[in-house]
Amino acid sequence: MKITAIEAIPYAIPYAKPLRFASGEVHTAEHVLVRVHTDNGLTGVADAPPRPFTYGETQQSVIAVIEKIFAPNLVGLDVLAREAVHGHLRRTVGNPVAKSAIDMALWDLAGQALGLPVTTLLGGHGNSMRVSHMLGFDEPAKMAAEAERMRDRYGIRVFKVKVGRRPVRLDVEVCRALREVLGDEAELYVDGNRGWTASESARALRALDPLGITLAEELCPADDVLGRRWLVRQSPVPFVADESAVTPAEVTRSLLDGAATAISIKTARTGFTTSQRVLFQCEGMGAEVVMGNQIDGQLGTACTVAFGAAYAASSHRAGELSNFLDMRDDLLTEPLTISDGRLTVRDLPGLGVAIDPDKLARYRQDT
Ligand code: MUC
Ligand code: MG
Repeated sequence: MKITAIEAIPYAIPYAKPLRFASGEVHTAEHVLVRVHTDNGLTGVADAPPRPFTYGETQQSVIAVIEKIFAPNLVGLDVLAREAVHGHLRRTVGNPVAKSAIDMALWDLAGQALGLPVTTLLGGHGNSMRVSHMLGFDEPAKMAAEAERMRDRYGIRVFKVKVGRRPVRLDVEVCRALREVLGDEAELYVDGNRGWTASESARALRALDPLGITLAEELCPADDVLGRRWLVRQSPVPFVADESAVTPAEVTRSLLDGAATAISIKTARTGFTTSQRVLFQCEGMGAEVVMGNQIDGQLGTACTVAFGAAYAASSHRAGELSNFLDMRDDLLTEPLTISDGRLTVRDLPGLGVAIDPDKLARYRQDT
């Protein structure tokens, strides 16, 4: 089964409720749908959600690198020749979401050809994950009301709270309001997207500790090397590296340098193949992982749960799988559903998803 063409289709779907956080905000899902075609008629799909404010990729850069650099090198290769494919992708530094979408579309093809779900091919541990919902910046009462709505409607009991604003006490008040409304049974953790200094972060951790938070993510920049190490040493909970540790090498450096004690894995930026490497490396080094959300739509979320559910180590904690609920629409024929706080992988070959041609026609931006 050989690769015959790779399509990169820009599309835009507005959010009903924008997500705001310390390093940016997202009002519209301006993503790229990647389709890999083969000589036996099968097509693999995956989503590339560029995050310009974090990794510097844009819709246009994703399309350009796929059309001008990756596709010319990959067309003609066997779909299962993953080492050869990654040999080509690795030559280019950066461009994580463009590379990842190609990788995941190839796994979708492998699953379709073999008649097996990608989850089964990857690790086969389970078929569902508990869901964690990300709460973007707002006033404390509004964030608490959103959490209550997510709990009552979808059974979600794990929340990642975006923090990193000034004054520090504003985000502490949010967590206090959430704890009051949700009670002790809810799990709360925080993500600063590098918004605070190390000393502000230390102050926040002391104030948040009595509220029983379970993880702290990227509270200050990892490039503040000594400050970050000082902060991680005193953190009462695992300290998660997200955007500061994407590649396997960055993950190794981050854990060995004491810049983090846990790692966020996002399939949007490490696909399935590199996410496997990161996961196994974390297991070997004794670091916990969290399945993160790059503000994914339903296709990206289907990929996250396919990977997260496949291994014991990645499905231990809840995965960040619900922010597609804030989008006004999506591209899939069958929407993902969260119930009882869980998302289940479809028991179908590959990723088990299909793109609705009418929706794609409505939202694509290249026609
Ligand atoms: C997160 O975990 O940081 C915000 C920016 C991004 O790329 O992902 C989100 C969530
Ligand atoms: Mg994060």
